[in-house]
Amino acid sequence: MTHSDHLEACWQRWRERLEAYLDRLLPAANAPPKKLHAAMRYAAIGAGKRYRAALVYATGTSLGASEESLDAAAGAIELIHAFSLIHDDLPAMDDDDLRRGKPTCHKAFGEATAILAGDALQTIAFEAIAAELVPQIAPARRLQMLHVLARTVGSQGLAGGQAIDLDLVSKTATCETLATMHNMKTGALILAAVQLGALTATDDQEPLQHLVRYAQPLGLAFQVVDDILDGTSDTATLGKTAGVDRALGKPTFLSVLGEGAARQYAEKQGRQAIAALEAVTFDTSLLEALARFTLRRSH
Ligand code: GRG
Repeated sequence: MTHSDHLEACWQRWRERLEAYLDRLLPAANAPPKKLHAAMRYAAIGAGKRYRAALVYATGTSLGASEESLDAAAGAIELIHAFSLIHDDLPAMDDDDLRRGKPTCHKAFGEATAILAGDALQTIAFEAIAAELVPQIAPARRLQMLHVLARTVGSQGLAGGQAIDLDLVSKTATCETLATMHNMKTGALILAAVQLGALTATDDQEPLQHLVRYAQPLGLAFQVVDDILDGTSDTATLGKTAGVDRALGKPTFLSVLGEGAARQYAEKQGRQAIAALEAVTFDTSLLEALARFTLRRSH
């Protein structure tokens, strides 16, 4: 079995674990307030590649954690991701109608409910880390995980990256500006996935330092490929509206560099991520296969 086949088999299992975990974690759709709970489940369960969850499971299991112990961290990361997608699609942000192959949350449930669904998914992410993790994770490590997650979401992470993104509409940008913005937006959550996977597995801070050098270029590679796909693929393949960056007047790695140079830039980031794995002592074949997937993905 190749490393890529092994990753695919694991990923399928992780996806099933995660869906079942989120189904247990989120309030039932018929529990009041029903519309809010239905909107939360609509946006968070049953779709998406689960790329960030795969990073949590791949990192954690490579460091010796059980898959079960990683469910809370994987779930928390995917809930934050789902929350950020709901808000990103709102009329005041990207104003999009389609997400994960179906109407966006505000199209299906109305804007006010979508805002609240995003807010509530975010807090459940923190609750999962605070309360749901296997008891052997000591309180100090849980606090570190909560700290990582809080920093990731705030004004120096996702929210800040999104603010810079909105400011860039109709403007030109350099590759460095785009990299800074995406390190905060897309990169921060990808980094947090690796950090929470590692922190679930071990107290040892040493592998964490090397994993940061893996995750940072990986996040950038993911975003460069996202920009290329937005400009070159189609809505049916992506499950979200293709060409939105251009329609909204957003500078992207594709518009700044052109397709050939953008692809080369992504590949350089991918090579850097894989090179960072040379410094660690555990089996990194799953993480290396994930980096290769990041470059070849089609949606
Ligand atoms: C976080 C406080 C706070 C507010 C929200 C809206 C927002 C701030 C941030 C936007 C973040 C965002 C939507 C970044 C785009 C990241 C990205 C490339 C998403 C697509 O990820 P995929 O391809 O999607 O993994 P699936 O559907 O497969 O999960």
